[in-house]
Amino acid sequence: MSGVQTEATSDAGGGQNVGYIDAGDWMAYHDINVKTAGTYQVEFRIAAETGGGSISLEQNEGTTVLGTINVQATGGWQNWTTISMQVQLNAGQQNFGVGVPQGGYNLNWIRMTPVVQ
Ligand SMILES: [Ca+2]
Repeated sequence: MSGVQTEATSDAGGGQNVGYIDAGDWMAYHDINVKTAGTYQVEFRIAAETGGGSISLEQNEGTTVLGTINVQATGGWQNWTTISMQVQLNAGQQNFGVGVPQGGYNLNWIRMTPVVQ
């Protein structure tokens, strides 16, 4: 990662969320095994006091942008909601990055689920 910090979360399940997310920060997730190629629903669990942010799912150190989603205000830094977008993924073990075109939100978890065609 670059530029982010974890902090205690009040979201369901407890633990920690990622915060202090500003434009240009990034988080990397290595060795994710995508079992089959195709369309995936990517969910981001976010909280944003004022909104205006955006999240990109990336590969190849940000040179490949799989998708970008805007983050609306949720009314507080610990007011959590789930937003989602669809992306096309190749099969196989691979690395992903979460890029930050615009910051201003906290991120608790990411889930990628195959879309049954
Ligand atoms: Ca930061």
